Amino acid sequence: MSAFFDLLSELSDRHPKPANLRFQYGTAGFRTQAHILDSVLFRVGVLAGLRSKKLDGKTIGVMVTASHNPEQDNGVKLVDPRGDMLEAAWEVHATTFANAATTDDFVSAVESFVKSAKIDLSKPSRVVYGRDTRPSGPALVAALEDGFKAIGVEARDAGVTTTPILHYLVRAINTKGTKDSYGDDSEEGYLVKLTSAFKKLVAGKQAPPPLVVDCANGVGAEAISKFQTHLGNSIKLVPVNIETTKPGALNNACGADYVKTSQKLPASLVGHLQPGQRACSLDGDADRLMYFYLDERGQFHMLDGDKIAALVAAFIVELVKTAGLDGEIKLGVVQTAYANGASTKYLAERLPVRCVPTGVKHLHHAAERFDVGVYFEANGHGTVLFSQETREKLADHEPSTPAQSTALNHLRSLVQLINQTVGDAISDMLLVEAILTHKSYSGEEWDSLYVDLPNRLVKVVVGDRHAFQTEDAERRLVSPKGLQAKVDDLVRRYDGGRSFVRPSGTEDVVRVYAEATIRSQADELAFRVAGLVYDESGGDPSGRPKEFL
Ligand code: G16
Repeated sequence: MSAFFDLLSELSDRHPKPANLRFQYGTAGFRTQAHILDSVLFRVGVLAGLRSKKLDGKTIGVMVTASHNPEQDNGVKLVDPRGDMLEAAWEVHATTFANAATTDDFVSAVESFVKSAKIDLSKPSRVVYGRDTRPSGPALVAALEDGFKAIGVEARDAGVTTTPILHYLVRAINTKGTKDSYGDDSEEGYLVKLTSAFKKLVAGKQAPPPLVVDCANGVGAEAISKFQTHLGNSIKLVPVNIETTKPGALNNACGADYVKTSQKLPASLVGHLQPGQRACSLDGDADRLMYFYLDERGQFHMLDGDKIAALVAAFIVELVKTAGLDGEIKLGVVQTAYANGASTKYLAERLPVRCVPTGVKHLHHAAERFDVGVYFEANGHGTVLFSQETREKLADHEPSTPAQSTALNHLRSLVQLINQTVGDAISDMLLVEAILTHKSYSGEEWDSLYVDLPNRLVKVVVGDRHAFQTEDAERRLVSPKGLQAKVDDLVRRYDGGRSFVRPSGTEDVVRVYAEATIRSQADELAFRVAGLVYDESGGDPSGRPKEFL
């Protein structure tokens, strides 16, 4: 026992915590500037090892990424054995470990945690880990590996990979050889599983025109080229923004977050994308997806997570009905406050819809309550979950007509095509492509399912974003006191107005969302609410974004 703590102490000394900094395990793990994360990575390595021991040696995942954030940021998140996000109770332990001021404090935090959580240190410990293409990745992974060493983790390096592949691997490793086997526990296994399902779904249909894929100059570029090899001529992908080693290129004027926030084409496609041509953007770790196209007049149109949810939910409802399973399988949709009001209206007229706070873990858990739960954040992060019982029903159901049999086989293929561990931009992209192929929809036809209310998302840099606290699935502020009443007062003055304010869990900003019936009004409302937030934070007027003046 004492040898264990001696080694922990010795290795911890190599990864001192920077003074005067507070870390928090937020919406997507720890995420901040890469150069201050060394101690956090070491300690996450230790925590991952302990989590595995606590779960009797089940494999835990660790992903080193800052996803949509700028290249100089990095981050780390833990993945639980079923491939989903770390159990919420352990997020608190992660934060405690990360904030222990000295090695002695850290070692005693570990000691008391081991005791209170009744962790048997003699149990085996297994972790699979990966990273995105950020230049800070290798050094941070080295710190993580020291954490593994301190605990005696049997570690498997998945190398440079996408977040969804890492989640897939965790589930595949933990279900290997069981009746719930999720697939072969390798990147090749993942590629074969998804692309075979896609090919089955589109068999006999005419291949759609090529799809332009903006890879955000991130790890998705490597994955897309591997996918293309497996997809053959079932679909032609045209990857752009694939410069994974060019300094400063990651997520810069490209990628799903840029497209969603700025409501513009990725800069490199301006003047190159043809009217009517379908295109989509991945984000830095390929877990978000945003579609877009230019109309005849060259005007930009975005098909975001809400539009994906509408397309997917309607398709599955139709298949379930045709398969003769109507009434036996209940679908539901989960959204967040960012969902466009028009999408919520469209979906709620057809299905049960739930609203939860931002963050995959909230959506994922809410979606698990349905037989088939479709969840998408407007920012393009989402997936579809088929409950165990539904998967069994689909596997065992005896169709009574050829039409039922075809629909049933499509549903079975969807279960294989969709990465059910987490939102997966490439799996979602193939899902969308399969549906568009079945429906013979162009981007424009898909877009016409409903008309988005004009909306605007603004970031405000404040002194302390933690001063902003919310309730009602982040739709209302409880602090700072009195600010919500001012927001309500503004909102009332705009036709179809809706706005909310929430602190980001991944960036050091407060986010403001607004929508209204007219574009100029949505913009004005967003900037005026952002002005209120800025004033409340007592910032220096010279730092006020110029749109607010
Ligand atoms: C992460 C989370 C998403 C969330 C997004 C923005 O995405 O996984 O659920 O919507 O951050 O969160 P926030 O508004 O709190 O900053 P990603 O793609 O960056 O990992």
